[in-house]
Amino acid sequence: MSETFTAWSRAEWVDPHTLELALPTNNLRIYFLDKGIVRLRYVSGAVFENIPSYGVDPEYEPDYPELAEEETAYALEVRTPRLIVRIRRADAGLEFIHRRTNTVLNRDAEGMGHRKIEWNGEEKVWVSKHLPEGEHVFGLGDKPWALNLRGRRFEMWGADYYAFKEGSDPLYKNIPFYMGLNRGVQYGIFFDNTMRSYFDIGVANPERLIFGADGGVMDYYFVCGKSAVDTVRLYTCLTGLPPLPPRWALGYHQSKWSYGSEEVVNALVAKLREQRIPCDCVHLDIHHMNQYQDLTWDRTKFPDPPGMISRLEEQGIKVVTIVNPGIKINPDNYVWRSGFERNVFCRRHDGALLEGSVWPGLCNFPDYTAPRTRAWWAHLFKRQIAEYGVRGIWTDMNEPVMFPDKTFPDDTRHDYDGYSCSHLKAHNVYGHCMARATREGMAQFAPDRRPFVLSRSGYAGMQRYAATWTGDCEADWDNLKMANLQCQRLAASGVSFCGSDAGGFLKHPTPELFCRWMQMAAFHGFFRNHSSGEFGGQEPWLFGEEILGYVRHAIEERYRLMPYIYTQFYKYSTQGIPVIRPLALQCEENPDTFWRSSEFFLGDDLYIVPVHHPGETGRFIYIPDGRWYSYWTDELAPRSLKETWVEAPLSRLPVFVRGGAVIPRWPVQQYMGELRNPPCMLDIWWAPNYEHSSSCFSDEGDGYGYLEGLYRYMTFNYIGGRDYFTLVRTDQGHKAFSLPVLMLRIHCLPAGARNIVFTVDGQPRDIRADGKGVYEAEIPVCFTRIEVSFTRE
Ligand code: MIG
Repeated sequence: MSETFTAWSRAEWVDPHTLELALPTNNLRIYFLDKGIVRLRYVSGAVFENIPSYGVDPEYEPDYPELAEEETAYALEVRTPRLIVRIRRADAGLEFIHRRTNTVLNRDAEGMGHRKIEWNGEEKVWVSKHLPEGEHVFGLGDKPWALNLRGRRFEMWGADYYAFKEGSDPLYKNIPFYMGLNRGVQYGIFFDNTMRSYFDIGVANPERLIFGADGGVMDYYFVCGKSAVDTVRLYTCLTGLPPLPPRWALGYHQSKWSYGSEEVVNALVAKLREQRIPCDCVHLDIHHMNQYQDLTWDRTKFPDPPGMISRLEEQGIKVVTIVNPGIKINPDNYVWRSGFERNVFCRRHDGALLEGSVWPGLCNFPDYTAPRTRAWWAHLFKRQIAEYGVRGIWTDMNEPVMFPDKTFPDDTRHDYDGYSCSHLKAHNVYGHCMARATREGMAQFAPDRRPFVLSRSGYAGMQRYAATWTGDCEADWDNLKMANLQCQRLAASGVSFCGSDAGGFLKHPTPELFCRWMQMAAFHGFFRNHSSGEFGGQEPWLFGEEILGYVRHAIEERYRLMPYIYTQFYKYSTQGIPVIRPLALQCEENPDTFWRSSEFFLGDDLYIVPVHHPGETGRFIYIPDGRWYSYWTDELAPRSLKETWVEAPLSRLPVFVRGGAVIPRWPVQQYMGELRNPPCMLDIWWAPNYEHSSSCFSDEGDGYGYLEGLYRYMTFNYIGGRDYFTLVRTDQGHKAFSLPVLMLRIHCLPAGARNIVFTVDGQPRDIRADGKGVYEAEIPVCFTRIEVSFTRE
């Protein structure tokens, strides 16, 4: 037998969790950061420079795993408690194996590639992976494509794509994180490279997934959680837990390009209140500015911004204003002048200031990748935030955009946080850094409030800074479907605080389309009706009485569910658990779900079925494992893991609730905080032979008291049998922040249930049937244990 050939000349541990291998043309470092996170980094020289990442959260703390090493004839193996990383002797190709199931999750084909042309500086890095039959590929941020991305090639190069269509690429956001899903297989890969990058998912070769970039370093993270949703969670921890939004920002936002004067805004708000459309926020688009100059106001149209804003606040309306990166070259304007004096604007390779046209005319552009530019930018918000009371900033055009249809020239220079580079490397983080600086400004000038930033562009980890929306879509059925795909895909890419322009941005929706879009958007992370103004109004009352009623109902339901929705955001911001989830990720054990793309989960316990076709009043859906009831009628969903027909009248979307779940709800309010201490109602749906845990977080809804213990987190453990269930509540946090639970409503006890015995903390109590199959009881605020038993006929 011949000597085993080994592709590396040296393999050594440079610290207890970092293995370095010297390969013929480059060096590889493998960092074992967590039992489910391994970082792979190839460099062509000898030096591994520690350039800070814009994607990885600076506050991410690895949870270094126990490691075991083994050498076999085939490979060098390193084991974490979850994974085996195999480095093949023959070619140093990598294989990732799930330790418990011994399945290969992912493996290199040709592996790492690198090409460098010295004389013109061109450089390419890539990795070629096997793409096994049956593997589905999800993720990649905002791509407007079927959930399964297999069979296409996508790029990351943030672009303003007006009226994007199915397949338009690249789009606004740059989130180079994808997930592989196959029978018994789930994992994620985050390619942390900010140059123009691509993901060829079985195009050049149907059996390969190749990702790479036009330069930079091959640096990626292999992520594998306990489940597909847990993989998203781990990736989110790595790239940054999102801050908890202020509760009002989870309400309904009304926007248009543009509400052009104070009278128009006042009339809008009066109408919202008169029509009883709950709403927390109005957005002011570019026409509120003086000649489109950031942080100025058109004083003829908006004579008194602070007065207007405080009068709106009294009516429960917060104001969000837009900013763009382009700063009009205008020595009379403080923003431009101070930027010029502080030298914060981008320059070309020859030192000249970068100039380009956007809305205000010829502009200079801040280099948000420079810390001192970010500090300057943050400081500009003093007046808007501290003096005027603006509650949110909307950062648009930050891909970045220059007219017509362009971005900055490649030779534009950027600071890149001290590692100076050309636009080729900074392009994909430009909007990301703008969102960051904006958030810092808001935090600085309203230190007791949680900032709200809405950013169109961003890089992996953008959830640390901003909420986002999907951009300039059209009001048609295809775009409705895509908006749903994009929001689910973004949630699976770490960005759950995401919505679409409900109703469509361009063109005018039919009443039916508008209704279906609003109904769906009410269950997405971020809920805003926005449109481009040129095609007629898009406020809820412009589509007839019938539609108005349905749309109001959808918005009201979001407000009723606010304790539940807010809890999902709390879990997202403290643990990284995505707020909404594609069916396939939640039900990965059933490959039949991999093809389904419209149904999604909101938290663990609500299952939403949007309608994407005109005239559709029923549709086939998939009912997940467990016991599910219609959220509206309590009807038991047929038990099947296959397609099932459900009615879907125009009045509301099919929505299902999990048996065994506790859903906390509030009465409808016209805005968050309308009722000082809204009574909370707990609804519970019976399920036999089932255990489930649900929770409810509550606090002041804004500020940082919750970090100091001013919150309550209630956990409800449900155990259900044939003729009983118990609910045990355990609380964390401060008593004063308990939601005042006054009413318990029990749904869906079996039809023959008789002799119902209801006890709260051991004391028998009255319970009454409401005549529609629901049992209701008043309960003490601080109950800890509820027992319900009954006999069955
Ligand atoms: O060139 O500010 O996506 O939401 O209304 C268009 C005007 C600029 C694009 C945004 C859209 C916004 C619009 N903006």
